[in-house]
Amino acid sequence: MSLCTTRKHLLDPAEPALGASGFAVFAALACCTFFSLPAFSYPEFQEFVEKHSHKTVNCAMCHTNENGPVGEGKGQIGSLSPDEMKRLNSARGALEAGQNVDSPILNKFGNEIIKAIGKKKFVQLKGDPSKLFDALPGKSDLDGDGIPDAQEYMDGTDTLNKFHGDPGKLFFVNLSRYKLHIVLAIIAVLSLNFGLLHLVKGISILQSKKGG
Ligand SMILES: [Ca+2]
Repeated sequence: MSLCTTRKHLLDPAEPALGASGFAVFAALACCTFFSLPAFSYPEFQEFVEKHSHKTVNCAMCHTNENGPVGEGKGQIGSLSPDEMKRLNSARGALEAGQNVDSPILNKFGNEIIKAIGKKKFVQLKGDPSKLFDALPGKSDLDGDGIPDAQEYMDGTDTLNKFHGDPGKLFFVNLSRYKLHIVLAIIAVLSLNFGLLHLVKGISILQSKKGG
């Protein structure tokens, strides 16, 4: 199963036209698989995020490979070693929350989702992907940028990149995080200005006394 579809394939106008049956086969191959083969597609999450955030997201939202797990590239099922296949199969069995999940086809966020809510709950949420926001741990912030993973999911931003987040939220997070530094800087500037003002005044007084 998967959170996404390989959109660049599905949306590529250069793709030859397919019949209904041909398209179904193509879509099954193109859609990301998550834990099970044959490929089960769960593009509802990606579609929800894009609609909600008005941003384009790809499979890298939750997968190792931005084109999803089907293929021969890094983090794709066709290239997995026997040890990685073991990890994949173990992750496929993580039906309940709280189990250790280390699937090689998922990135850290994808693994955290299944670890936090379990595969069974995740599959249930495909009917209403917005509920993943409430299901995820509210304080989890994998990239440490101050914006929780659940919020970044809703915002369509990268949960694993501290420089990628809603600009307004990042501004206020950093404002709060560095407020002491900001206050000290303001005090330093005001003190400097105050000192310079008195220095200028002192020089003026001296000059006027000399002139007198
Ligand atoms: Ca974050």
